[in-house]
Amino acid sequence: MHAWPASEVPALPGKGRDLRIHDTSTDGLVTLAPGPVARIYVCGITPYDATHMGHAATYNAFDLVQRVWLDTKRQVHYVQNVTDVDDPLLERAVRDGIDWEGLAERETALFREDMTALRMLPPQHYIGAVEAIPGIVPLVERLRDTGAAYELDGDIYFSVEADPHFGSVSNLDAAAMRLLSAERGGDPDRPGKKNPLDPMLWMAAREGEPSWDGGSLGQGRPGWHIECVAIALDHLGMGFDVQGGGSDLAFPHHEMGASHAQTLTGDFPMAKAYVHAGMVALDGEKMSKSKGNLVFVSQLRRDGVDPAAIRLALLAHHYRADWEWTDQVLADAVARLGRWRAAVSRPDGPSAEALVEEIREALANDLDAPAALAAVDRWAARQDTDGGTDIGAPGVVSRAVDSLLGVAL
Ligand code: 5CA
Ligand code: ZN
Repeated sequence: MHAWPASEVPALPGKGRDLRIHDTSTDGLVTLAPGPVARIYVCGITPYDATHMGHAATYNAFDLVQRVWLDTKRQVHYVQNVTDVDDPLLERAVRDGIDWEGLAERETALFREDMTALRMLPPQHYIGAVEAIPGIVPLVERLRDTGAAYELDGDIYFSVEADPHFGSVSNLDAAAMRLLSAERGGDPDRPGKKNPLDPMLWMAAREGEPSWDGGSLGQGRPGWHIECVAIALDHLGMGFDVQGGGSDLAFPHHEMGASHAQTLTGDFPMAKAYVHAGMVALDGEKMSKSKGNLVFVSQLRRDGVDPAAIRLALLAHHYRADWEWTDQVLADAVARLGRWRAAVSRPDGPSAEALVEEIREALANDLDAPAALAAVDRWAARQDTDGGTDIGAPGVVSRAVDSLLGVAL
C-alpha cells in the first residue's frame, strides 16, 4: 500500500538527546540507543470508521519518538500495518450493506488524509493484512510443523506454552489475561483449545466471508497477531527498537505477537521497548468505534479547525495519560496556537537557544510534550513582557516547534 506524503522536518542546530521511554515489559524507563537507523513498528488502524482523537493521540506519540530520533541525526525505519481484513471490519460492512474492500479502502484513504493534515511522519512501509498473506502462510506452517501450533476444526491456534517468555510484555496473571482475551478479539471459552488464551493464527474459510489460499493450511484468513508479526519481521527483523500502540494493545495483541516472533526465531526479545499510549475518552468512556462515542479528526477539519490546533490539543496531554476529549481542550489549543503564531510573527524576541534545549530535554524524558509546550508558552510570554532583541529567535522557535512537535506555525 502507499502511505502518505511526508512533511519536511527542519534540521536544528546542535543535536538532540537519546530517548528515555517507558517500556511496558519492565514497567520502567529505558534509554534507547539505536544504531544509525532506528527501527519502529506501530500498529495501524482497522479501517472500518474514520480516525478519531484516540487514534490521533496514539499516532502522535509515535510521531514524537521519530522526531526525537531524527533530531539525534539518526534515520528512522518506520513500519505500520492496516488491518484490512478482520471481524469488526466484516461485521460493519454487513451491517451497512456495503462491500468490505470498499469500506477498508475508503477509511484508509481518509486516515492518510488525516495523518497528512496532522503532519504525522509516514511509515516507509505501509502494509495491509491482505497483501501480507503470502508472507503469513509460511510462518503459520512453520509454527504448526514445529509443534508450536495446532489445529482445531480446521482453524490453527498458537500454543502460548511454546514460548517460555509468554507473559513478559504485559506481566498480567492468567485471570486478567483471560478477561482481556475475551474482551479483545480472543475466544477463551471455545472448547477444545489447549490453553484458553491460545490465539488463532489461521481461520478456516467461513461461509460468506472472504478467504485466501493458505497452501497446506487450506483456504482461510490470518489471525490478528500473526499479521503484525509477519510484517514486522519481514521489514524490521527481531530486536527492533520500539513496538508501539495504544495501551489496549499490550494484551493480548503485543503479548501474543512477541510470543509468535520469539517462537519463530528463537530470539528474545522481539522489541527493545513496548511503548503504549493512554486511552482518550469522551463522556467518561474510552473513545471506540464499537461504542460510537467518537470525535473524528476529519469532522473537526470539515468544521474549519486548524489541524495544528488539533495537534496542539493532543500534545497538551502526556502520551501515557488517559484523558478526556472536551470542547475546552480544543479551545485551549486554539488559543495557544494563536499566541504562538503571534509570537513567531514578530521580527525579534528573547534568545531561543535555551528553549530549543528545553524542548529537547522534555521530549527525551519519556516524551513529556506538556513540558515542551510549557517551555514555548514561557518564551512567548517573555516576549510579551520583556521584549527581546534577538533577530533570529522567532525563526528558531518556529523551526523547533515544527521539527520536534510537528506543529507548523
Ligand atoms: N488494527 C489494530 C492494530 S494491529 C487496531 O488496534 N486498530 S484500531 O483502529 O482499533 O486502533 C488503532 C490504534 O489506535 C491502536 O494503537 C489503538 O490502541 C489506538 N486507539 C484506539 N482507540 C483509542 C483511544 N480511545 N485512545 C487512544 N488510542 C486508541
Ligand atoms: Zn498490530
